Amino acid sequence: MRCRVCYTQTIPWLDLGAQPLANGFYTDPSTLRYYPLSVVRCPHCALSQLTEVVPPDLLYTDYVYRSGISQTFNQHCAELAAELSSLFSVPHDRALDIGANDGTLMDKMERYGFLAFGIDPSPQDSTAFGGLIHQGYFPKDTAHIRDGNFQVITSLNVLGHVDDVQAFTAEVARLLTNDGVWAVEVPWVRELLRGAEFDTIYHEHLSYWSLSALRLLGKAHGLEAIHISFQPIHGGTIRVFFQKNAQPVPEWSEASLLDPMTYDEFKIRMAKRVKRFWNSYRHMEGSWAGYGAAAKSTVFAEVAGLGPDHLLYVADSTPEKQGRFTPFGVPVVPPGDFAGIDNVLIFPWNFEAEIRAKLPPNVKVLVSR
Ligand code: DWN
Ligand code: ZN
Repeated sequence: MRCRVCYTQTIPWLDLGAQPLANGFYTDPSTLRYYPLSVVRCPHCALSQLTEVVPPDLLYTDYVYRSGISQTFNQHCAELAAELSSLFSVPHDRALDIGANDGTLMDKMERYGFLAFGIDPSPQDSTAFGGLIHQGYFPKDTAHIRDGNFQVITSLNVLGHVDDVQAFTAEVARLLTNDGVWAVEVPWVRELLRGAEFDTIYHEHLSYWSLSALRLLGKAHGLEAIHISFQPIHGGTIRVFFQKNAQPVPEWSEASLLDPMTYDEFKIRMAKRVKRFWNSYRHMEGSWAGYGAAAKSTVFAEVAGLGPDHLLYVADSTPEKQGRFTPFGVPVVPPGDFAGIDNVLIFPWNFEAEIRAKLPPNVKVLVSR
């Protein structure tokens, strides 16, 4: 297939076989569906991307992820809102959050004086903004904001979920004011490869971003990178601010992402990570539960071969996930006192500290990384 960003012929580099949808938490096992999960890479801009596109409605009609559950992410959004606020004089203008989910970032943008708007295919009504998030896909469903424009447009962990990134970016450029800023956050594929973060590869994530791919995409639509920073959230994220016809900041080196060895080394690290997990699991006596029914828990469990024989349940604070089963067949329950549990496996390693602080002192802890 050709690269979504630069149309170069891509190179296959990873095949995880048929996998269930990572957020396919179910009450009825007959609803479980498996789809091929194979990854190609672009030898020019280093964008890694899936060959299979699962219809978005299958992914997002019954979407149970809520970004506001994590205090770590709430704090991250507050810091981003403060940084964006410092770019503009007051009074601030309209800000659009694409992929607003439960309004976590909108809430912070409002506190910093922006007039917050949101769009999401499956808005979660858990915060004050739940009702103010337009239900729909960007850019397909933006008729209600066709004539508007925005001083700030944000897309955090969204671009990776989009098949037609060109149409997405063209609409961002159209809706942005001339001095406006598009703030993009995407997991950095360099960190995915370095950290063998194979459990972040699933059908929702159609692409895995290099900085060069992101900048090429922006440039194709008249948007230049005016600010780049590395953010530790979600396993290593790049934050880029784009502005129309601006003076770009210098490139970052990503030479390793064009070296085939990097991708071979990933597979070795992935196998070592799974082996390391089983070595630890087998040396820990007693009963087990999981914590954090994350999308990444599905991929980790499927690749490592974890199932109901290994975990009595997975605790998770997300009400929409409780009472369902993980795609690997383990019940999801509200976090309790872990009575009778000797060991807890933390799946979302990206929130290890926040989760460890919630565990009783008597349980032993293993992190899936
Ligand atoms: O791109 C995506 C990332 C940003 O978020 C989405 N496609 C889906 C989602 O991926 P994930 O499910 O792996 O994300 P998290 O945020 O790492 O998942 C953490 C899970 O742990 C959630 O289900 C919430 C839960 N949790 C909890 O129960 N108690 C998390 C924390 C911090 C807690 O204290
Ligand atoms: Zn490319």
